Amino acid sequence: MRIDIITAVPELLESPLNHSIMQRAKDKGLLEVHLHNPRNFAKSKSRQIDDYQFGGGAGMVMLIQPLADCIEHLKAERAYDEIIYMTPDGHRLNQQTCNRLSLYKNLLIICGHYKGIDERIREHYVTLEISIGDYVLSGGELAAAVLVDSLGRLLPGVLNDETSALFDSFQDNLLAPPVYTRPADYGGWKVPEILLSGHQRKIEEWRAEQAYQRTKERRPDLLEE
Ligand code: 6GU
Repeated sequence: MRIDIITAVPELLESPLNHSIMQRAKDKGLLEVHLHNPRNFAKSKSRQIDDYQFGGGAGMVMLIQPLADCIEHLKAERAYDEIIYMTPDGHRLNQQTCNRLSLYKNLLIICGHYKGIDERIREHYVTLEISIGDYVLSGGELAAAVLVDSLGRLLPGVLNDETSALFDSFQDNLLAPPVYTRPADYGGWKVPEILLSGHQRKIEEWRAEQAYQRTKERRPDLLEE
């Protein structure tokens, strides 16, 4: 998978994309992420990329021209499966959407800053608008890092244990069951007996029941979907 990201603040994305699983995905050649700064497409001498909004009001809006030129430049190189704009008024990201997007070859992600981007970019280029939750971030970059991380770990071969993404919370609309490791007794705090029994079928039954109970308690909304 190749992901191009348009961002005026590439520093915000560099660290999260260059460590841990993201680094492994890139090292294995399974994921390529390229950052593009709209400032490099600005025409004015001051290389301005934002301006006051028509109609008045506080907050700057990202100019259409540097963004449009950057998008056109990228679109001339390859066809995108989706052009995604990160915005708090987008479709709320969930595992189902992550699964779908993880199957694509080329994604373009646009990060807005300030008050947002000129609406005409959204009308004419963007095919999908994504929010990562009902709260406001100061720009789309951290949300884009969340999206890219969630996609990267779904690419076949990225995780050590290929099956482990299948057992993540949300994959079957259930939260994950509790997990334990050594020691079996930590000063009197004991691991559930069943996990030490070696009885694999009973262990899986116990995990399924725990996942269900946990979901019922914490996220009953998932059981209704
Ligand atoms: Cl995608 N962007 C911004 N700026 N704030 C958000 C968000 C995105 N998702 C939730 N809050």
